[in-house]
Amino acid sequence: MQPWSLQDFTDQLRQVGRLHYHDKHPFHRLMNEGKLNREQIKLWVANRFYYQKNIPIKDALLLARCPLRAVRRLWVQRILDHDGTDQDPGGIEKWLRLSEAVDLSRDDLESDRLLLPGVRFAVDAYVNFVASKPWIEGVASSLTELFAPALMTERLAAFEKHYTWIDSAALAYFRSRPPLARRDSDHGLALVLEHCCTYPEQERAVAALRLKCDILCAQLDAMYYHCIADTGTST
Ligand code: AHQ
Repeated sequence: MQPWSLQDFTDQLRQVGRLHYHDKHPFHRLMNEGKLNREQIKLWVANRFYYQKNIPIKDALLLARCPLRAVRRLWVQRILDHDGTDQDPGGIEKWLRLSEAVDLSRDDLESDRLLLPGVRFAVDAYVNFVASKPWIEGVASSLTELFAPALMTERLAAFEKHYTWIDSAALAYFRSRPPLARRDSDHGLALVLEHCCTYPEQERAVAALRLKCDILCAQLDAMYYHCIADTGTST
């Protein structure tokens, strides 16, 4: 089978997001329509933290599997964006500050005491995927961030409009993330287009992105079942 052209390959990757990205998940729809109550928002903040704190672990595992110095020297920034530096507290710290603004303690998040099994299994599957697959498939799985800026912008507007009980300063993560997501997904897309040359390599990259979409949706499935479907309440 002949490989896709660069344009067709890019279209195939973007089609995965159009069909399967978690921006369309019922939990996000309720959230962005302002229909979640405080307990449901708190559960989401606590469970999303497990995803956030595992991102630098995932990125360090990808670095360890990547033999190309030019790739590593750019990819390493992703770890610093989350773990922070002397100049910037980082995404994980911003998420902990969000937890305090929704009346959770930092230890509620760090202890995983509110973590749902389905969220744990989905996030661990992401980390284990990157730990066990060729580095370029790990890069492909991160391309969900091609679709993240629009979702985060919608989310930020929804929080500022509907969830005014949360201090607006605590939404700093959602303000800071979109430009980093664009930078990272531009880099990731360029790497995937450059290093996935054969049709089987291209297919595996598309499959990795589809798997990651399922991983993001599985987390929301668990939250939706636990705090909406199982209780029959959504406001
Ligand atoms: O806040 C998010 C983040 O730091 C990352 C890293 C990236 C990756 O390496 O897989 N994916 C990602 C995402 C973040 N936020 C999610 C959201 O809905 O707020 C979206 C998610 C992604 O699109 O993969």
